[in-house]
Amino acid sequence: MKTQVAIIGAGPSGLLLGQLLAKSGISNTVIEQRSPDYVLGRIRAGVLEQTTVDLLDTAGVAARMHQEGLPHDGVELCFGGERHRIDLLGLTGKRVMVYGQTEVTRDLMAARSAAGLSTVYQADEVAVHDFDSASPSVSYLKDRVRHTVQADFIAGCDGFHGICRASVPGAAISLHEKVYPFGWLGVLADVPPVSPELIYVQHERGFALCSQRSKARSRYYLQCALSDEVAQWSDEAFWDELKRRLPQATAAQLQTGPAIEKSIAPLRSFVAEPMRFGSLFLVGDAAHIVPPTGAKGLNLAASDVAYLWQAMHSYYAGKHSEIEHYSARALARIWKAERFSWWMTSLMHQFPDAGSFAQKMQRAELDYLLGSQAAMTVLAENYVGLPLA
Ligand code: RFL
Ligand code: PHB
Repeated sequence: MKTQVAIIGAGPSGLLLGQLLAKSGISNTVIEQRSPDYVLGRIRAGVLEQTTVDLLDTAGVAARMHQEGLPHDGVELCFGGERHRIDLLGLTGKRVMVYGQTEVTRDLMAARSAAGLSTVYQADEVAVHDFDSASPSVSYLKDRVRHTVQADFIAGCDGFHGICRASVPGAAISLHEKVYPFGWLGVLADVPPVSPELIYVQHERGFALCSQRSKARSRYYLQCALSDEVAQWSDEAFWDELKRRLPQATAAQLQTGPAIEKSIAPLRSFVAEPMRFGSLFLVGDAAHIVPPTGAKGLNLAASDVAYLWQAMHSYYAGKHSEIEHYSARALARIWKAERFSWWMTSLMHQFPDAGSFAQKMQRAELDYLLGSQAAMTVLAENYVGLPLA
């Protein structure tokens, strides 16, 4: 089989890239190792920047998001038992959209199948070949039959644990990583959110986050130990601990219910440089990870997709130079989002080895932030998303 772009991975990066390329008349095949239900079962991001919303509009997959998504004009930080609002709209003129990654993926899957675009799910032994040449290919096993796809380009949209980055010779790639000494325990529950806007909570027992998926579905997170296991956390233990980390008046308003999903995610900052190796391009989590505190992971994946789509569109229109700039352009935005996510994480979490000085610095930074319009604007302009340069 032959296609212009072979896309590995049917997460948001792969599906969005495929949709935009198809809009530009560029043929593509998506090859995914899991089933659609498995992909949709992963509960992840919930906050979309305006640039991501715009890109979903351009891709023609935003109708349901505009109907069901919740535009948010502000976000709250809570510390010392008090909630403080950051007026995102007032400070930046921009808002964010609360709409789950699961729904974004579902909309992209529906659009892909409505357009009849080629997608292979449950592909085994996916491998990339000859990407240092002008005729790369991808091979995979489906129902025990081996297939090969010849392509002009391969887009590695296969997430942090995928095979694309791992296929690059070690000498050609630099890896930069920071692993945090805690994780996030997340619970999804069909209860109304405790507050109309998200609340990021700094507390001596550990960070907590009150997020949401709709007016009837909430998503909550607790900072937990890396050694914790989901089975240790009954629903009751989760809600009790969340209440302890919220101000009393907020805890009193919290509606609890059975968890419909519960999982633990480790926190990591990671960047692989460069993001292009001949005909192979890394996109999204395949190239970089941020801790979720700044809500940047999915949004960075979307900005990579925007840059790569523009570069490939130009390439097939006869302008070959933009492809050369993909990696540098994407990385410039990625490092800024890495900085913001690392800073938000450092500001809001309890670090097991922090002495009293580090704790005082954290508190002073929060005090300063909420007393300074300039500092709040810095937070707000990063949270709503830096422009696509
Ligand atoms: P994904 O979503 O991991 O998709 C990769 C796909 O590739 C497939 N795959 C393979 N396919 C073929 N062959 C192979 N060998 C393959 N290996 C893997 C996988 O099955 C999968 O389907 O990467 P992508 O598309 O780059 O998307 C990235 C986002 O998923 C990620 O950045 C966000 O979820 C991060 N994130 C958040 N981002 C935000 O922007 N806002 C948020 O509020 C936010 N919250 C979060 C998050 C991530 C979290 N976790 C669990 C890490 C909250 C959490 C808890
Ligand atoms: C979420 O709703 O899953 C979510 C929201 C904001 C974050 C991280 C996760 O910073």
